[in-house]
Amino acid sequence: MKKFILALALISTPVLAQDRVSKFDKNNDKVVDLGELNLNCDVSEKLYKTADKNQDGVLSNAEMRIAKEYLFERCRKEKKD
Ligand SMILES: [Ca+2]
Ligand SMILES: [Ca+2]
Repeated sequence: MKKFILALALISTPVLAQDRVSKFDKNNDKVVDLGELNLNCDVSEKLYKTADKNQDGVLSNAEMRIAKEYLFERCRKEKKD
């Protein structure tokens, strides 16, 4: 039973990590481009390119996790009320 819970925890970690992409990913290609990001954010092209570590023109989940602090402070706050 403990192994099952551990496995569940290991599985659920990447799922949680994916939430950031899925929140912005309008065309469901599992990556976020600048247009998608700026539907909710105000990110400059320069900042976007800084976040795009492998320079393929889109942000993967891993890149978004690395970039989150300086990118997402430029996004509209989530409604919590
Ligand atoms: Ca996309
Ligand atoms: Ca990239």
